[in-house]
Amino acid sequence: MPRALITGITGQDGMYLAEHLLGLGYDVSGMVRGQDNPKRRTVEALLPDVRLVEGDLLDATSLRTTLQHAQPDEVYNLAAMSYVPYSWGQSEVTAAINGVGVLRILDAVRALTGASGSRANSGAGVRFYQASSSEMFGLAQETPQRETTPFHPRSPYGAAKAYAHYITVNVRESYNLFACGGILFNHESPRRGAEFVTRKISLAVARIKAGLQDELVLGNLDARRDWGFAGDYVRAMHLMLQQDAPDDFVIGTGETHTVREFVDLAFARAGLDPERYVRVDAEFIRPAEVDVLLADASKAHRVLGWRPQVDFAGLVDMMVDADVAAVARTLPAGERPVRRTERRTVPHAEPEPEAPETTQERAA
Ligand code: NAP
Ligand code: F7E
Repeated sequence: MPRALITGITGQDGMYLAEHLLGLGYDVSGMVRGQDNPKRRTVEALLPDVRLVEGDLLDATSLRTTLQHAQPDEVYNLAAMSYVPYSWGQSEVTAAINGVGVLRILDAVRALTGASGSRANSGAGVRFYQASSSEMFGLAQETPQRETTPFHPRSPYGAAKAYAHYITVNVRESYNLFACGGILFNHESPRRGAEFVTRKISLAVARIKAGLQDELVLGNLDARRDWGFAGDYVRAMHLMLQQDAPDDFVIGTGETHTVREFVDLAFARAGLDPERYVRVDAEFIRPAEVDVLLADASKAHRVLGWRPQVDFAGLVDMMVDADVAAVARTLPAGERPVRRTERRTVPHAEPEPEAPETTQERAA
């Protein structure tokens, strides 16, 4: 039974990847940080077969211990501070986790495998996946973006991810470690954090429909993103580590849409008119924006045989339907609170973890 270690197990991708790997017969360990991390219970409920181990990308000793316990054949490094706006306010911690943290875990992998710097004494035996990001393209030098497109990050988040990507490539080239950078474009799901724009919209639509919210305040509605479904993207992560040689791959749908298009489809799904509810406020405009992202994933199609199965409209419908159902579950039977005092008592929470479903079931 192959063994995998996933860092960032409490995140959106960590949970989808764990489900995928368990389905393939893997023994899966997941790294959790922090004392009494509340998301630990979510993972325990959803994925009882995952062995949880404690560690933090900020702490080299914990990473070595985690790897010793997990003894993985494959390491998927998904842990990161992943919310881009936060990275301007806390740029040092972003660099420490998303940048140097990746160096730390690569060092720990090398320590585990005995890779010491000599090619003869290589790190063969552990395969490493780094969660690189389309944010590295930032002010895109060409459209669509592919593996060879130069990076021009527009945020401390993007800059830290670019360092992490380059150090992953460098360790591969220096020590012969099987290390891959998956350059993934935005991917979403009903498990997406509520601070990201797609989930902010789908949750607001559900709450407006239930009479719990009366407006949605957003930033730049003209930003364009290549949005896919997270369940599709974790398949690509696994495929990258099954190849004969390590390499980097762009993963995206090859379609780009504005935030406004996402808003329009989401409100339409619930039979609501966005004009009545959506307001733009400078609070959500970023110091530097990534205006347009569009993936050229032809290398992944050709080499990995990977294709996404959920399209843009399917993704919007999936997220709105899940939030409408989840918000409905929070309401007392037969009752729809409408008074402001009652609004505050209803949790603005993520839906309960959903039962694992296959991509095909979701797409249907
Ligand atoms: P997410 O939901 O925000 O999950 C991030 C995970 O990282 C959480 O489990 C979090 O744990 C963990 N984490 C944060 N700081 C840590 C630290 N110091 N040590 C250990 N764990 C830490 O992110 P996601 O959407 O699943 O994304 C997964 C990865 O792909 C991230 O690296 C992200 O930057 C990258 N990425 C995401 C996308 C996308 O569109 N989703 C696209 C490209 C790349 P806590 O529960 O403790 O907070
Ligand atoms: O913003 C615009 C915002 O925060 C998307 C992360 O997973 O993908 C994600 O980063 C767009 C931006 O994601 C609001 O200005 C408008 O143009 O959902 P987001 P992101 O910044 O693209 C990349 C690939 C990652 O690697 C990251 O980890 O939407 N936007 N109004 C807004 N964004 C937010 N969050 N909130 C708004 O109100």
